Amino acid sequence: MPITSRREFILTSSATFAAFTALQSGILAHAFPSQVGEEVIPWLDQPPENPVPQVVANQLQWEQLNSWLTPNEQFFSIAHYDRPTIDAEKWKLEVGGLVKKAQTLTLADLKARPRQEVVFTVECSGNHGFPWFQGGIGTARWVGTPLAGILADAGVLENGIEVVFYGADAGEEVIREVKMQQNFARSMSLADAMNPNNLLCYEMNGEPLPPPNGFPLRLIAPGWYGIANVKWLTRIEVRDTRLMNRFMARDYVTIREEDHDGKTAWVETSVGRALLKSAPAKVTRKDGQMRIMGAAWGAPIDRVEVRIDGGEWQAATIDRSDQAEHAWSIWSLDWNNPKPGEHAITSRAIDTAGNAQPSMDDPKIAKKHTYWESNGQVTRRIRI
Ligand SMILES: Nc1nc2c(c(=O)[nH]1)N[C@H]1C(S)=C(S)[C@@H](COP(=O)(O)O)O[C@H]1N2
Ligand SMILES: [Mo]
Repeated sequence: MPITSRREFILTSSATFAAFTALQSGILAHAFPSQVGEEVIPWLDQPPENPVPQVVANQLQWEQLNSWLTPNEQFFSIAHYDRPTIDAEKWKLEVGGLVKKAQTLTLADLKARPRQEVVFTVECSGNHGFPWFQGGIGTARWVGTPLAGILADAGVLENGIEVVFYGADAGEEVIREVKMQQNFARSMSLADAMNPNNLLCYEMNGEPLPPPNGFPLRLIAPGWYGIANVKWLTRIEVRDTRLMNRFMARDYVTIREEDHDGKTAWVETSVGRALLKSAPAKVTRKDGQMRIMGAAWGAPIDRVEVRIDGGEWQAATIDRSDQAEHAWSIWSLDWNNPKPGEHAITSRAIDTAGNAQPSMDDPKIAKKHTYWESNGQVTRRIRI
């Protein structure tokens, strides 16, 4: 993994920085008071090579985290089928199924509707589920029009309980020897879909949605794992039964052993809402002073604690200048006089309801048998 120094970062990304600061009036300056001469010390435990580069692309390199908002060209992307190229001129969004008035909307129609934005951290629920998968996360300012208004205009019928979002991307699925062509699809209950935060999104960090992130239109569902945020949208369909396709009911199913009054119950649940999590991002050194910096997300963050080499938990400082309900918080901790040699750095987030991010040996993680929803504490190794 190439490690870029702050100086190089400024040189190579000055255009992006200029665009950002112009738009967000200097937001970056608050969260990252990186100083001239600051050196990033690379982690020892670099992720191994990604075995599925077509599916998981452009992972976040944690040592390069230099801004609250992730620049579009550094944003990860996931594609389970193909990566469609869509001609926006010919593209239309269908809204149908159990509605009074089915709709066909162009991009211009959508842009003419009320404009709403949200800063939201999108994390793939598989992130940290494999050693090679640690960068399936990014934060952007997403702009679009509220989904609720579109559904209200279409008029959902009395028996409509489920809203299905279809992408343009497709592939073959086989169940019990039945072969079929399927488009990517995920659904939400009507109540969840009507959440006023949900956006039909066409803009990311002030630019049209980039092709890998769903051009021309995607769902942005703040508070949900990445999988719910369907890209390359073509159709929204209201139905009277729950969708049980691959991405609702076969893949993206978390299997856990739970303790039910002393008896083990194996429980299978569909991946849904984001979970409380944090991770160390990088260790920096300036004039001999070391600092650990990281991010925390997935729930309203009360505090973050850091432990070095299994020692006492120490309170990190959260940067409260860059905050949004559904975005990560950036934290830091000064690391005074580390001994030369190898060290392990672990972080844990505590939410405003008092829940702590589980340790790796907490039954919630240790008795989880699939890799999704890997929100256990992250430990990184470093040599000083
Ligand atoms: N149409 C479509 N939407 C999709 C996917 C996909 O494969 N096809 N992948 C999902 C998954 S698993 C994640 S984690 C997020 C990632 O969003 P990003 O690619 O913009 O980072 O997109 C989701 N939306
Ligand atoms: Mo994902």
